[in-house]
Amino acid sequence: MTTPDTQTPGQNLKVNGDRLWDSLMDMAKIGPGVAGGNNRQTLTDADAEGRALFQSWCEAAGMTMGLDTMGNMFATRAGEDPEALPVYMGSHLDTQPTGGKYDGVLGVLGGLEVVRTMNDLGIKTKHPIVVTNWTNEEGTRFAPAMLASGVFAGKHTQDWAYGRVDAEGKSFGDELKRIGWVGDEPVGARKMHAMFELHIEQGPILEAEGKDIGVVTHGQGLWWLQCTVTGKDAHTGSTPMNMRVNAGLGMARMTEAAHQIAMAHQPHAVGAVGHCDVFPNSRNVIPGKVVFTVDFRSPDLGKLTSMRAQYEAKAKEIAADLGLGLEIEPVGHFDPVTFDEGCVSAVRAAAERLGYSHMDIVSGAGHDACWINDLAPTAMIMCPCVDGLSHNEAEEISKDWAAAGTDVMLHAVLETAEVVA
Ligand code: HGY
Ligand code: MN
Ligand code: MN
Repeated sequence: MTTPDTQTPGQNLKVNGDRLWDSLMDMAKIGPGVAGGNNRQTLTDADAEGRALFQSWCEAAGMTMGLDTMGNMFATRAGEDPEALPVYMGSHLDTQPTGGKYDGVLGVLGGLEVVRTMNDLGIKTKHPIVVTNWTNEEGTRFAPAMLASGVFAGKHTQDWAYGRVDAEGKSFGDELKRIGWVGDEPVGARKMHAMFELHIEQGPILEAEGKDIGVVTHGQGLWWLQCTVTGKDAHTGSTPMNMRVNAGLGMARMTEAAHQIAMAHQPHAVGAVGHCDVFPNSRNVIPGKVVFTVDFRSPDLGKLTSMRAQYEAKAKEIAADLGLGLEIEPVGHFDPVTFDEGCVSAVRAAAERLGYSHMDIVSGAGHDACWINDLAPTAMIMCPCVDGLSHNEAEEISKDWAAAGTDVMLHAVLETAEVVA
């Protein structure tokens, strides 16, 4: 397998870090948050605007665009062998409501920068190269996370995905049509030679260890358990304590139980409640209904399974003690992931070749790569983020970290796509 002249010291190819940073900052202007980050939630007008900007950049880089029935975007740079399966790079442009400028975006625009650099250097590869924007990675507006890559990988049906609704009752399918980003490509029809995803770590390890690059060997597994607790609306002032059927109290005890169960499964286990809707949500009404989601994760399948089982038993006990109704609906799940050794080695070798400090790491967050890994050889590259902060508008990375991660993806992709000139 030939590679560019990257073996000669000092001849290592690098991307244009300033151009990458400018693109990140230009994308960040779309769907601005209120504190310097982004609120570019999936299938909103801001998402549509970001998609259009990304498409314009890809077309300017000479790429041809594809769009599937889940709105997944595919920008292709032709290879010398049109029969060869493409090497993909991809992540997501949608953000959390109080998201940062880099979560997902770095992986999509890093892929574009790889292509821009290949164009600058006139590099030709045997395999085509594709840069992907996966729809609704975050799962914040329409649960679960990684929804469109999940349909692509056959984990969910498209009908089920189209029927997912947001807090206002709007469906995924209607909103995708409304913003005009329904493609005609059948989702999942594409075959891949390999996929690489560049992503910020979203945790504190790389920065604390002083490493430029995370070589992601595994990803945590996840359960999202949506709990609906029902009690009885009543006056907070005149209802005696022994007559209350307080769904809010039930949620509080179940939230504490989720925390304690995660703590009891240390190390390498996490649990929290991030989403909660209280009804009627009035200061002087005892909540008659609460809907909330427990998020459990671990790289250890046994721990992940045990946390879910222990939580469900404890939640039922709490509901019985308080005379509450309880429904638990799993709305998101994937098992722990082991990424492809060949692709992981290409990432590690690239970091070595480029002289970047690096360490193996397990991804704490879920990513589209976790699903695609079931279809084709897949690996991830991570860069540090300041204070390990993410899913927060203060999310920050350095220009050097962004460039280093993209350099590594450039080399890993060129090695995998086989440079022919
Ligand atoms: O939830 C996750 O891990 C990802 O940020 N969607
Ligand atoms: Mn992400
Ligand atoms: Mn995220």
